[in-house]
Amino acid sequence: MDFVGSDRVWPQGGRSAAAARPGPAPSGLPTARRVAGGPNVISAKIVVGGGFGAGKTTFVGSVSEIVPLTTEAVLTDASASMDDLAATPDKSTTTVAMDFGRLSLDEELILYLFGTPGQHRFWFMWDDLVRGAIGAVVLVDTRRLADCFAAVDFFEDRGLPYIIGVNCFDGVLSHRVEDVREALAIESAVPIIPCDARERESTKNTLIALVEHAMRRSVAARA
Ligand SMILES: Nc1nc2c(ncn2[C@@H]2O[C@H](COP(=O)(O)OP(=O)(O)OP(=O)(O)O)[C@@H](O)[C@H]2O)c(=O)[nH]1
Ligand SMILES: [Mg+2]
Repeated sequence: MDFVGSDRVWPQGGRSAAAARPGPAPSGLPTARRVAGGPNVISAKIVVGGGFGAGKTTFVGSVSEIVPLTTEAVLTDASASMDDLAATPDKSTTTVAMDFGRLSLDEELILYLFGTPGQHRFWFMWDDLVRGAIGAVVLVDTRRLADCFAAVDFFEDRGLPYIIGVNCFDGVLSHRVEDVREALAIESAVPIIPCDARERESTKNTLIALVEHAMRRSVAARA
């Protein structure tokens, strides 16, 4: 993904460093489970979080090898004062519970993908959705960077390994990865992956980066 952006500083500033305190490292990947289908087949749960309209449902849908389960509700005039559609004028629905999809990374590893709702009024569901997950992708739209701060805080507070997926809405990376890292106040070990949520290969590579990151965290925690 080529960088074509500017050195623009986000008007809303970055995430507060105080909020970036790392959570406790996970003790391993206890929630990756062996499943029927062969003695070496394991499954793992992945959560896809982020702000309203960052592309979570699109991300799960583009990579899922089954027809994804979605829980979309039509956006009506009643939500116009709360839901900012300026950056995504074609958006007509929003997730009210979760997205669900499945991806076989290879013959031995199946990922179950759970997309979260983005709107704050549905955030009470996040605690249930992350239970048993090995890690999370936080999808970021750099035009509305601050919308992802709460998701980053959420995963850090729970000590769940996460990576940042910068969803390149116009097919281009409009801010440098290091600028995104600084604005989000996240440690250098957390991968930031430019991606296109509409593209299967891009989404798959982002998920591979998360699995590798979660495994590194697991090994480090056990050392
Ligand atoms: N151009 C472009 N549009 C995208 C991309 N990803 C998502 N969209 C569009 O952006 C809008 C929002 O995408 P969703 O996948 O519904 O976003 P979401 O994060 O699931 O939204 P909520 O569940 O409401 O928080 C939709 O109209 C998508 O078609 C992208 O990578 N590029
Ligand atoms: Mg959604």
